[in-house]
Amino acid sequence: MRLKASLAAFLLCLASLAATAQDKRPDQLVNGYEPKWWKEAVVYQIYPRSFQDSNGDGIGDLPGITQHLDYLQSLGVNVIWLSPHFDSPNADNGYDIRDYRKVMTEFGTMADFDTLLAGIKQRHMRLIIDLVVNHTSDEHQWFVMSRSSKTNPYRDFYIWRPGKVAPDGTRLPPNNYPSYFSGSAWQYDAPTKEYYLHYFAVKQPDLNWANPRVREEVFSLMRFWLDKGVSGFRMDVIPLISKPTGLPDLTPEQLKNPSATFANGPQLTEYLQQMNREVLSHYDDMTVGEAIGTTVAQTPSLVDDRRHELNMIFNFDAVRIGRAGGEGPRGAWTLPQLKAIYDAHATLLGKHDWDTVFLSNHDNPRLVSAFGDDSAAFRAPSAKLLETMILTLRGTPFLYQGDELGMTNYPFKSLADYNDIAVKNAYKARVETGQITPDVFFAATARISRDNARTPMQWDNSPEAGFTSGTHPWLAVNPNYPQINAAAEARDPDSVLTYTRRLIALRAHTPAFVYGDYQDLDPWHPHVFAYTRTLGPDTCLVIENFSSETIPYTLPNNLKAAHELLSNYPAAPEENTPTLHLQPWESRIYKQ
Ligand code: TEU
Ligand code: CA
Repeated sequence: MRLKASLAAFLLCLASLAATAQDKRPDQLVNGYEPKWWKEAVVYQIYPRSFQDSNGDGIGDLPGITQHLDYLQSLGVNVIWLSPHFDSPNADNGYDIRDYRKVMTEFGTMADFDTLLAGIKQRHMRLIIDLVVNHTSDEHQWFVMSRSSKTNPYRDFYIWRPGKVAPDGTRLPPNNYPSYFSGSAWQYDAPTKEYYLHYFAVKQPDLNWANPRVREEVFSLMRFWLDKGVSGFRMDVIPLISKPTGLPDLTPEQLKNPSATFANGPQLTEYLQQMNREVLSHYDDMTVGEAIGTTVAQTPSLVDDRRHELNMIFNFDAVRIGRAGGEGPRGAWTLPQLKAIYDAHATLLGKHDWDTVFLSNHDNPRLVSAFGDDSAAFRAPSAKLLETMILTLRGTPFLYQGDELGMTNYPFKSLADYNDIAVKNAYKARVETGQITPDVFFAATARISRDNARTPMQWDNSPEAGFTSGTHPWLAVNPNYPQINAAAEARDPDSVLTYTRRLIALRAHTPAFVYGDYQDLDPWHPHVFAYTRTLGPDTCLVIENFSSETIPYTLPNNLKAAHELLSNYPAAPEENTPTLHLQPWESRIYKQ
């Protein structure tokens, strides 16, 4: 009896030891967070087509990126996210992949990729790549076989359904799903007289994740790149991979926001946990999901570290308000709206979750044009203020190429100025059908088009901004490149580039900006964003004037601004005072 009891106690003790080995001890945590390299990282997104052309054909390429690794290192970023570099017919600029194990011919060879990766590692940086596996190109071998016959072994790699027939005999798609790129999400395919599902372009058929062979293929290509030495993935539209059960029609209410129904389907958890178990958990990697259709409240269901799915996601609430229509060049958003989004993140994401901070990418207008003031007088200070915010809020910051220069939206005039399939399809669907006038269409499109972010990087003031030695860049260079370019800004102590370098350097030795708690001091102030980041005894205070006016601002709660660490204006610091005289778009960081 005694022996039995002590055996039980011994086993219990073993079990609890095992439990503590798995769970981190409090002294291994920083402010309750488990420390990770990707929580401390500053990520820089490269859109390879637009970064640097090395051979004069007008298309950016991998050797072009390798040429600029010293630039990236001196900026201080330590993770590079490369938008798709895989073999592709470019219906959607590489987000339509034909061969996951081959480099896009225009971008170079696998040897060029290996050289790029080696150069990144040599500089103690890491590379993450874009995993686009909700869909492939229709030119992918799997789809070529899938569409060839109903009995082909690859038939089930995609989502095929018979159509419906209208009372008058016309053929109709299987349901009313719309495509993100206009029209129906279903395409009739003559050889087998069935429809395939494509949430995006007709040339981007959706993979059928319910088929375990599809998942095995995806896991295998992930291992291929991880074994080469990449450090993880940005996962394109990942919440869309599990489709709604039975694919019923969307209700009129659901049609107002189809993403909410398309995203986070019934098997998403199962697929991501399998991916984590079979692939991700075997590497020291990071993952960030592009979480289209996912609310902040739903975020922990993808990133809570006890679930073993993804590390972080992109939530688009903040980006979305920058796209909303309204009078004036910057749309209709207000600062209290923007603050409320970050405040909701702080409330809803706990110590087991991790957040991202970003306001731009290759799908959105330029940072300074959407959220700052890109007029000549305020472009530089507002671009610096926005970088300040992104690099000091809670979460891993993601910077998009060219925003560190304060690059702006492009002055688009006509359809011929655009490249994006989303614009071309929308023009056909809305203007050519007479739904809206060209003027209305172009006014909205110029402000929010994805092509704003895709114009070539502005390296110097030579022709084509030094992007290409040829005369035909694939998308026109912004005519403001003689004023806004990396070479000029590198020489200028007051440039956006010089400021961003200093800011990233400050962040690198300020752990409060990584693991510190966040508090919004004044959520309702219409023009000033004031917040603290606190880690143990260290508090940093950040003050940002989101307006083109001078504002006297008194800190709430009897607070005083103590010691100034950085400001985007050259004036003498105001210290140990509750009242600050903020210049237009001024941002300041204080140590309290
Ligand atoms: O984007 C997902 C997405 O739905 C949007 O950003 C979309 O591109 C936009 O609303 C349309 O105007 C991802 C990629 O980031 C994007 O570049 C791709 O086109 C898309 O998936 C398909 O792969
Ligand atoms: Ca090239």
